[in-house]
Amino acid sequence: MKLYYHPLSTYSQKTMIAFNEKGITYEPELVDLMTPEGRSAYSSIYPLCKIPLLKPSEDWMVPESTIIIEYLEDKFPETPRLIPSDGGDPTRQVRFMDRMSDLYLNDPVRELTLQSVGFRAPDEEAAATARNTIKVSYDYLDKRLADHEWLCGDFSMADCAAIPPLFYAQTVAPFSDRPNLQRYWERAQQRPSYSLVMREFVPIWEGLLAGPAAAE
Ligand SMILES: N[C@@H](CCC(=O)N[C@@H](CS)C(=O)NCC(=O)O)C(=O)O
Repeated sequence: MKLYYHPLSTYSQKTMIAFNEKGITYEPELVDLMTPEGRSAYSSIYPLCKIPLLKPSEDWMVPESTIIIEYLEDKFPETPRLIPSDGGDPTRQVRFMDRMSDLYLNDPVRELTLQSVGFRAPDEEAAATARNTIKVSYDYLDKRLADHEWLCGDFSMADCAAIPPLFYAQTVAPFSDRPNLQRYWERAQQRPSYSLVMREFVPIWEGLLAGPAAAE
């Protein structure tokens, strides 16, 4: 099984946490979306040019981080579950927290991060919208995490989705004044499935921030 990904991509990290939680191995395929050549090569595999993408076999693709995790749940039923199997309220809760983390935490944090490192042109209106959305998400998460170790009981797909953007959020939308969210982030970094992911991407991120001069 090939996973097309990039270590800095939060949506890739979401699926990598899931693979690690389940102890499922995959063949990593690094995708370079930063250069025209890399983008063009990848567009011939997946024209929407989004990562992650799972290819269980040459003629079969599973796009979208949530669907990749659902695929793993379905095909590897003996591994630890990340989505409750009952199909009732607990399942819907995980799905909601997954959607919320993607749309109202990850995406606005990405907007601010891309602007802050100059990969996206400054856009004060988009930044203000992103900050407002993040504030609403922080209010909700901090309240929820007052009596939850993980977002929905046991560690779940919701945590796979919520944890990666928090790394970048530390800089662009600090949350140290949200004690429950801060403690959740500290727990997340101790979770082996995420610390393994961090081990790969943090040095790359730090190198990118230091710029080419740091390599001289
Ligand atoms: N809804 C998608 C979002 C995937 C996504 O936006 N990935 C980013 C990287 S984190 C990407 O491919 N960006 C490249 C681009 O938009 O051109 C998912 O859950 O997999």
